[in-house]
Amino acid sequence: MNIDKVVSEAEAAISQARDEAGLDEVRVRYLGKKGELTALLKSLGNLAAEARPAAGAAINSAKQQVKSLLALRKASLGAEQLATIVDQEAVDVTLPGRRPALGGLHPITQALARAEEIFVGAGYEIVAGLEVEDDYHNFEALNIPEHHPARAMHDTFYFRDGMLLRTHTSPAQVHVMENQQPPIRVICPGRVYRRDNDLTHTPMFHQIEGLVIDRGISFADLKGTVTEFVQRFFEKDLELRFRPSYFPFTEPSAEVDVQCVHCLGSGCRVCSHNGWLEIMGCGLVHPNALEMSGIDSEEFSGFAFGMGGDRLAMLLYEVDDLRLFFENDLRFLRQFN
Ligand code: 2NL
Repeated sequence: MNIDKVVSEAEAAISQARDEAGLDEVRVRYLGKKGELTALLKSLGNLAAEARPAAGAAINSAKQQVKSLLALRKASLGAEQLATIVDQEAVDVTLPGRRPALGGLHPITQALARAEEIFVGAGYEIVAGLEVEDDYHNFEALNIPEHHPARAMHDTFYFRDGMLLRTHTSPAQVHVMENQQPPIRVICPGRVYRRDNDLTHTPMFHQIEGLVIDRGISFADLKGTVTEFVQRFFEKDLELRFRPSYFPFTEPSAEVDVQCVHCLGSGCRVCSHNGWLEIMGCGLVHPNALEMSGIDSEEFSGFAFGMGGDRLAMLLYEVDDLRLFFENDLRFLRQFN
């Protein structure tokens, strides 16, 4: 028998073991009950008596050698595994951090907020009102009687119980007049609904309306307020034009044109090459509208105005297609963050 050969084979097997399981197989193969060195010890009896002590000592020393090689390899395998884990799980602390994704306000919401801020600065109160209203507050109280053509124009969404989706934010102001005596200064922004759906109309859109009632309010107050608002909103010294118009709830009534915010009046695609943009309707509150909500039209007068929030946002941000606001394409929306 060749002890040295067995030890060098064991040594080679130990250095080739890739993990603890492989190493244990090697241990069993050489030191186990049926292992090669164990078998050598068992075969000592076959030797001549005087040869046994030396052979026994040599086998035991070989066993010790293999044991210590196993222990050394086990330690280095552990260190290798740890190094691999540390390597794989390492965090590169120099990488830039990942920020949580933040949402942003919709451009229409931002445009409405911008308008609200201007009026709040002038002492107005914001009243959102309700989107579901009754016929009285949406029409009757605004001097729009049952068979008035303005009702057909509004293409109203009705519920089965006689309620409806407000077609303008005016009913919010009617509630204010019913519940509060002048002076009244309110701004009513919000969603309104009409059965309309084409290139330039969506069934839900936005309005912002204003109402001021006090003693001695005149058309001059309305002109001054609207002019100041438009110049602050667009941050430009724009000319305004008040054209006579008609609304059942105001008398006199006017439509307001503003010099094109894009070309400043020289004519471009935005203003259809006429230099002006229509941005709101307004007027002095009709005495019937005041009286129906419990305000004495002999003592008080007021002005009101209404604008499209979607149109304001289009002009402010120079968006040329209304539908972009409602498609919620993140590539579009992210530009307003
Ligand atoms: C437009 C025109 C307007 C009003 C809205 C109003 C409200 C009350 C009484 C009287 Cl409670 N008037 N609102 C007045 C004139 C015009 O809106 O073209 N809006 C987009």
